[in-house]
Amino acid sequence: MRVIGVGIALVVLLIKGLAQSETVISSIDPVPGDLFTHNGTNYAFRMFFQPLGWYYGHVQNGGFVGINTFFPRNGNGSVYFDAPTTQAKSDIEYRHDIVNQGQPLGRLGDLEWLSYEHYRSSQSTIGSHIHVPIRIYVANVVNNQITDLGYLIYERSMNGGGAIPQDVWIEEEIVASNQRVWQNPINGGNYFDAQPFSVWQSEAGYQPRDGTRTGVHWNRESVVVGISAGVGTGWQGRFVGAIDNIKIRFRGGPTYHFNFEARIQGDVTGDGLVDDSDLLTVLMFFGLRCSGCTYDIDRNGQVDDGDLLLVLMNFGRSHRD
Ligand SMILES: [Ca+2]
Ligand SMILES: [Ca+2]
Ligand SMILES: [Ca+2]
Repeated sequence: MRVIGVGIALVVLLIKGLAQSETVISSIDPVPGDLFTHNGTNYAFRMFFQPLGWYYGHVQNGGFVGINTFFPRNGNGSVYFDAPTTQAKSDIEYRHDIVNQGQPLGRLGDLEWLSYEHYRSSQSTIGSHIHVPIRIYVANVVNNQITDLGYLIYERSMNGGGAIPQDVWIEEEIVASNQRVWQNPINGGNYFDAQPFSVWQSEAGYQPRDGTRTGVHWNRESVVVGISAGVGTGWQGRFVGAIDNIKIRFRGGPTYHFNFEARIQGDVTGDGLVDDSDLLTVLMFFGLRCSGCTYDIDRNGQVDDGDLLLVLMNFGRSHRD
């Protein structure tokens, strides 16, 4: 009987997974969520326990990043950024290829939609044209290996500019509306000669130049392997703001819609709900010793009665409550 029950629960989970139109990316810690920072000049990273592939990254010189409730959007949360000084930096990123055996999200030439919502707080003292940029990780595939990795970066300042309205959410789409984006190859410096998105996606593609330096050549056969949003460095003053609802779609493929939410207590699966799947997960891992895993809700180092109790106490709760 117990085996049948688990079987039904798994079928229910599969159906729910297929029907879901958005993917909730939950903070690592429960409400009010995360506020990751690092004071050193080196980059600090913090990986998500789940979903795999997401992390806070390149955090340096007192930059902050975290999924939390400070600027709620589409539920209880969003990704908060604070770059208090010119030297501060912080990102949130997703690397699809790292957790899917080198597989890209899709081909650059097939990308047909990339949008996100951004928010600039009036706590910011930085130039009025600055907002949180969105970036995608692009690469070439040579002999089945990912190579020539770098970012394509969208900023309003390369697309007419103007002051960013403050304390309001703004949705922007980059690919279908053919916005200009610029290239930053990993460890290769910046190339600010931004080109319309369709140029990067064309058969000829584009290789940026800056004097005698040349960037990476990308074209329609290049691949998209990840997503990034972040703040700093080199911005004069403080920036405070947030992003939420990143949507990306490739021709003929599904739309990935990432909604960033503060994890509710008892939600071990991180989907924004406390339900059967959380109960099942705690039971499946009952007795497991782990450090910092989301199944150990009370963080006492073991999946045990305390965690089961927290699921039961919060059963039925949602990030939209
Ligand atoms: Ca949200
Ligand atoms: Ca859950
Ligand atoms: Ca525990």
